[in-house]
Amino acid sequence: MAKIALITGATSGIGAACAHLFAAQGYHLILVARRENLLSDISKRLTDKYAIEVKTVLADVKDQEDLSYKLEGLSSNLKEVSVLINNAGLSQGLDPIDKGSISDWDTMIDTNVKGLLYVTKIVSNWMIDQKAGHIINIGSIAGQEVYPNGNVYCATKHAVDALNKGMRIDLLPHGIKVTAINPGMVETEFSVVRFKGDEGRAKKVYDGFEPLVANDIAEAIWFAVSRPAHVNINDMLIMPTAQAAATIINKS
Ligand code: NDP
Ligand code: 8X3
Repeated sequence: MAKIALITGATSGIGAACAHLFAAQGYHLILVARRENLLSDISKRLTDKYAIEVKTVLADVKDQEDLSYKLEGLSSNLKEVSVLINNAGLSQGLDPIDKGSISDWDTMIDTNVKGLLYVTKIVSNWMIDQKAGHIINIGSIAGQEVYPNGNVYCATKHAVDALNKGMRIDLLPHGIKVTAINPGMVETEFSVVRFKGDEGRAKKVYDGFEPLVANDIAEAIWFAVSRPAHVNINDMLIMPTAQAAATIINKS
């Protein structure tokens, strides 16, 4: 029977690239995000191209009650999830701590940390029932380093790093693998979202060097997932060749 992957934040960037790559590998998919039209588009494209089933779940990972209702309401065969990709996440703003917006902070903490936990609590229990599974947590270079004005976003990704380690310990007796994939700069909608729709400012982030693309990260995730049963990749830091550290970039 084909395996199932559940991907959060599947309508754009890294999550969408994972949906394509896992579909190409024959996985059935459960795709979670907030934009209904994009979920429908990606579902149609994948089911037209591959002999797989796609279940879309229109949900905001911040909304624990609704998320739980929708995920627990899935049919029991869909709960046999082999791979969970905790990818939904965002940055909001790039301000010094004294000028930061409390609403931006709440959104980042509620999405990147609490949302990831809400999804993990549900899906890890399904995996425990199967005594198998693989959880991929999308962290960041921002979870390894702190850069100017990155404060709260960096804190959320440091939290993902800690949770990744904690999950691996707690889920060890159940045979569940846990991996963090930590990218450097990837050109997706990420900077447009960080700068609240200012596409000009977002584009400048990637001017003068070649950033990663979403598929680079999807391929790294696939590498981790496709290792033999006795091998776990604990974490992987993947950077553009032109980026040596969070703020050290060789721009032309
Ligand atoms: P995108 O903005 O392109 O994609 C983010 C995805 O997350 C979208 O599909 C969005 O879908 C979804 N999402 C955001 N908030 C929620 C929510 N509350 N509930 C459900 N889905 C949500 O960014 P990336 O692909 O770049 O980001 C994916 C992950 O990678 C994030 O965790 C990010 O922090 C991390 N990352 C990104 C890097 C980069 O340079 N781009 C580098 C390192 C890590 P929708 O709006 O439809 O809900
Ligand atoms: C996203 C990468 O360096 O913009 O996590 O924080 S960075």
